[in-house]
Amino acid sequence: MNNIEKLQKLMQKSDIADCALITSDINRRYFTGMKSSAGTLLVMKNAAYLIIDFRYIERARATVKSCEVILQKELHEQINAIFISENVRTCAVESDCITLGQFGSLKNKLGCTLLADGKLSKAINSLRAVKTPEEISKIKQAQKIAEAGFEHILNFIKVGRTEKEIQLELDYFMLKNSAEALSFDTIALTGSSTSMPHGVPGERRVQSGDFVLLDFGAVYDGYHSDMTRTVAVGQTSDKMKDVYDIVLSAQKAALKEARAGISGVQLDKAARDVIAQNGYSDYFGHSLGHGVGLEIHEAPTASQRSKDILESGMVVTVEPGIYIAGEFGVRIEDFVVIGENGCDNLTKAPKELIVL
Ligand SMILES: [Mn+2]
Repeated sequence: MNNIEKLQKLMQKSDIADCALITSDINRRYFTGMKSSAGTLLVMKNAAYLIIDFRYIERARATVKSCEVILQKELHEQINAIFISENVRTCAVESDCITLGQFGSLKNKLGCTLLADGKLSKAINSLRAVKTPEEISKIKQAQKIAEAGFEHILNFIKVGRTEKEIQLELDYFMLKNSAEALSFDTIALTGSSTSMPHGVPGERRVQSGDFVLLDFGAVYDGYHSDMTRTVAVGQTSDKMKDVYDIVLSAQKAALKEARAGISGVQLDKAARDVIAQNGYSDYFGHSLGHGVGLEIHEAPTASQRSKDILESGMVVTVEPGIYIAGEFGVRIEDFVVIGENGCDNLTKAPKELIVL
């Protein structure tokens, strides 16, 4: 079953709408398999159309087989004509992605009842959360690039290098080694800056006795990877080593629990309990993990407030951390594919403390 057929199946058994109007770049790519910066996908219970402009039409006709491809002329007239021929009375939009301006304009121009109740976005997010084997193999490829980058950067990090130099070297390496893009702005932090979970690399130079925290990923054919490692340069304090070991045990505890049927809350708790037992509960102020796929952050969520239950085929990060303001921080992040009886860890890089 292709992704459009999966959505159609959901539309047939629930009350999403007669038609799903998909305009976001990511979701359009998910359903058609083709990257573009414009285009409108209409999915009905038993039919689907991609209306796309001249810039993309040749490639769309050659590659998109899951729906009928139509050259865009007068978009709204074309949509309305399809609505009449397919007997569409209600049309759902992606409430997660569409702007109020776009919604207002569609409401004026389309001859049907527009729905922005969140049901369509919820359905799409739940489909995207469970990866196919093809998607997993792209994610694995993205992770391979990131791990080659990690190996490379370990030889580059030394006393005197700035955070920015480390960031740029890692980015350049991944892009040169077939990353389509970076998963996000690479985080490369040193010394006391590592206490800021999403700090921005600056001019600080590596000093002996520092932790260096690297959070980064590569994109391959649309799919992202995400990993974090904290490494030491020179002699570290006992406290740094202790904290590193606590984060590592917390991460391992969560990895042991990761399997289909466990909730996002339980997965988070497995790591959070270890950190709390060691007296650092106030120093782990973010959630344990998130889904990864066509976007760097997508469903499901593993956090204290998560409503998600993990399913086979979901890809989720496991990234506990301890951050002591003014001193240092440690985060260790792997990401895994959830299976029925456990998980397949996609991150192969070593996790025992590396001292450079
Ligand atoms: Mn992450």
